[in-house]
Amino acid sequence: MSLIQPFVTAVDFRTGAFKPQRQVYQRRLSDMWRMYADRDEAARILAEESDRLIYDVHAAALPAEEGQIPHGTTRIRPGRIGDEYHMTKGHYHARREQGEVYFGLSGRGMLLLQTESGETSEIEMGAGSAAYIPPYWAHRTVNIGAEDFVFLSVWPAEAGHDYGAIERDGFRKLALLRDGGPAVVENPQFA
Ligand code: M6P
Ligand code: ZN
Repeated sequence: MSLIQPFVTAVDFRTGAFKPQRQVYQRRLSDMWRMYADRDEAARILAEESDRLIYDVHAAALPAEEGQIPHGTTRIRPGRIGDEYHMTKGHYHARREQGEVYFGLSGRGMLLLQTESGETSEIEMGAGSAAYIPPYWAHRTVNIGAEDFVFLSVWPAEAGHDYGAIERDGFRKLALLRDGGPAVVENPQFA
């Protein structure tokens, strides 16, 4: 186990930026266009418009050792691919028995969750929401508002990220614009 010195990070609630800056990465449409329900529309945007920035992550990356507690912010830009709101890729934890906490910093979001045995759950989030992701639940966040949706996440280092099942099968539920507002509906393409 590494002995790490205690540290503090200043977090900008509007942008998720960390000061001092730590690990940063971006996810663009080209990184995940196949995950959107309307793949033709995603491909059209890529070809005719731009490789949109969907979200970025600022994280205090820590050694992947049991006991370490990585934490980071995710800022999802507002927008849709067809009717489907911008979202994260979503993942199970490689070690399924590990949970996570999300804390809303700004904007409006939806947390979509599902288990491998077929349960689903949706949680609306805003500034000040502390959402608990229990062990065994895959999680994807969606920006259902007109501004950036920014949240802080805290997870056990040993949890790991498993994207395989989501990349292959998708999520059981989609967050779509319906009648002028967000609605969570069954995904007809769920494998
Ligand atoms: C949150 C945490 C991170 C995750 C990030 C982006 O900040 O859950 O562990 O990496 O969201 O989500 P994803 O990895 O599904 O793209
Ligand atoms: Zn996670």
